[in-house]
Amino acid sequence: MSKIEEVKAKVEAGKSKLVPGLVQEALDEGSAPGEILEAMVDSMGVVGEKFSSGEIFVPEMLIAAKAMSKGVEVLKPLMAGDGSNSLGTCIIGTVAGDLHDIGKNLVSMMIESAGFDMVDLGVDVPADTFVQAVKDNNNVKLVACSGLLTTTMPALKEAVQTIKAAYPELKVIVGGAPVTPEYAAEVGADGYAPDAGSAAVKAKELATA
Ligand code: B12
Repeated sequence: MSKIEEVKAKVEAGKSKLVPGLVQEALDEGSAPGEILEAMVDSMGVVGEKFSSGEIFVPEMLIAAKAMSKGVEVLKPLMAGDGSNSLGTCIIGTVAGDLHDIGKNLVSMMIESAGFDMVDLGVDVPADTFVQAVKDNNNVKLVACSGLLTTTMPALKEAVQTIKAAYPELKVIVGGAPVTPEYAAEVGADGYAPDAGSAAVKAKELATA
């Protein structure tokens, strides 16, 4: 089994203590950080399928998520920006009722590497908290809202509409597995991206438009 395959297997199995070391070994063997990240994202897909089919339950999903986060910590310094941020501040959070943060964290990491200063509000963020954060921070150019559950799509809509009502000119980008470009447009967001890499490209485009 290649190191990357081992990383994938151990993330799926939720081996938080082993994953960071294996990620480092994969890097030492010459694997690119993006390639290792992609393998871990695939693991979460497998975990999701096993959850859907009743093979595993919430606790197993949670420990797999923790293992992935530990692996991402090793990759983060290699993927983050060089500190010469100049595009302004981006507020990011997962919307109310939703506790998923792996995707949001990856998006945050990539938008940061595109040149933004990030303010991460965490998970389960009410619409008003996004607005307050815009007020409390300087030079906010973008708000990024993540939503992973079909049941929290109304909260995503509320977040976008509350932010837009308070700051009509401010750009808002949305994403998460159930979000489509059509839904993003329907709720009044300025942008949508399907993954962290394209989120960074879109963020830059919106802030410099
Ligand atoms: C890990 C996990 C959990 C963990 C989360 C831990 C954590 N710290 O995040 C825990 C155990 C807490 C959890 C709980 C639940 N979960 Co869950 N979970 C998952 C799982 C397996 C992986 C999610 C993940 O991290 N994926 C990997 C990341 C990298 O991908 P991503 O999040 O999609 O993010 C990418 C893109 O979407 C995009 N993106 C994300 N955010 C943003 C934001 C912006 C602005 C942009 C531009 C792009 C963007 O870029 C990201 C990076 O490329 C998914 C299955 C899956 N296939 O996604 C189920 C899944 C999302 N969960 C599901 C469910 C049902 C639940 C629960 C309701 C289960 C329950 N019965 O309690 C609870 C809900 C808890 C809550 N209130 O939030 C369902 C959702 C079904 C639906 N359509 O609504 C899924 C799809 C599983 C399934 N197949 O049924 N879960």
